[in-house]
Amino acid sequence: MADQGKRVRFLSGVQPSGRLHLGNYFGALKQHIALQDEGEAFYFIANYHAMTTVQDPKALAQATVDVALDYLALGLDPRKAVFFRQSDVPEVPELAWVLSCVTGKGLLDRATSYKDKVARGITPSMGLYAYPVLMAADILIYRSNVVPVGEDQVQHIEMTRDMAAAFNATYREIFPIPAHRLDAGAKVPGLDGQKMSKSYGNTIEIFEEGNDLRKKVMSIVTDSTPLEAPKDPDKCNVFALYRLVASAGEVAEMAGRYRAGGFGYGDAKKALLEKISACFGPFREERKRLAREPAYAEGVLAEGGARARAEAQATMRLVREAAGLPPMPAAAAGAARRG
Ligand code: AQP
Repeated sequence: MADQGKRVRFLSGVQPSGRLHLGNYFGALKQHIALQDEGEAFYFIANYHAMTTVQDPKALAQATVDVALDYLALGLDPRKAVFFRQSDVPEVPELAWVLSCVTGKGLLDRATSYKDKVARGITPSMGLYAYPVLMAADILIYRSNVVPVGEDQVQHIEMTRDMAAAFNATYREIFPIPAHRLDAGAKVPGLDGQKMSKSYGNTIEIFEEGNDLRKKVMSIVTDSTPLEAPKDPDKCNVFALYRLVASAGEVAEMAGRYRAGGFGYGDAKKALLEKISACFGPFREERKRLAREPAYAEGVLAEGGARARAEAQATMRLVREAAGLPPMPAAAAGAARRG
């Protein structure tokens, strides 16, 4: 719970593990941007986390820039939200170590995201296994109250709550127990009907356009119900995506056409394509403009990183003291403050 009279602190991150997609937008970014007016917002680009799957240094650096441009083009306002790179706050992996010492291994053994990723062929490194501990450190180091995410991250936030409680019980009460927050698009299906995911190759990217976008939309998997037959909109991937980009009236109208029959999936896909372009088209020019001025995004991230790091250092002073570790040497702390 937030202290009385204190503003709620929101914290969330997105991995630069590829180009951001509609799942990332409707599950996470959309609410991140809306919440920057509702409390203190801290949003970061999770480049340490992305190292669990991206080990090409150029690809990681480029994806980090791309995530920054996506957020800024979509409306993140650096005057309202602290926006930064995870790696600009090296106190986070320090806290991850401290938390891992009060976390039972059994907790991590239950992580379904780890099991899914390994089942899909991702190397089961220690980093992938310990991913939820690093995520808990990200959340707790800013003493965050609410974590706006998609459904796939809810288990990790429950684990974060356990880790915060374990630390507080072992040492002293430093961490608020955070809660997750889901939006309407908490589980966006991909082209194949599985969760839309960068690593599953089933995404529609937020800033995809033209023929690439058209080909993707037309390739969404549907069943083989003939054109004339009535169809159940709630079982259709095309309709699930249409719901996110169309108005309530348009959604109701489309549902009626599905149920009436004589309306094919091809028509539904064309309508979806138009709506995706209408939804993201206005942001495309802004993203292109921002991409021509890389110094702007870099400046935003550098400033955000300094603000986030100052918060993290204040928490780590308490954590070190509580755990019986000496304060960070003055030279290192001073260098961080100057940086
Ligand atoms: N399909 C989705 N529906 C709703 N929300 C989603 N999110 C991701 N996919 C969907 C939410 O987006 C935020 C950022 O996710 P992330 O990039 O940090 O990690 P992720 O959840 O693992 O996303 P991906 O695309 O599946 O990445 P990879 O393939 O690299 O692991 C989170 O809030 C997430 O819930």
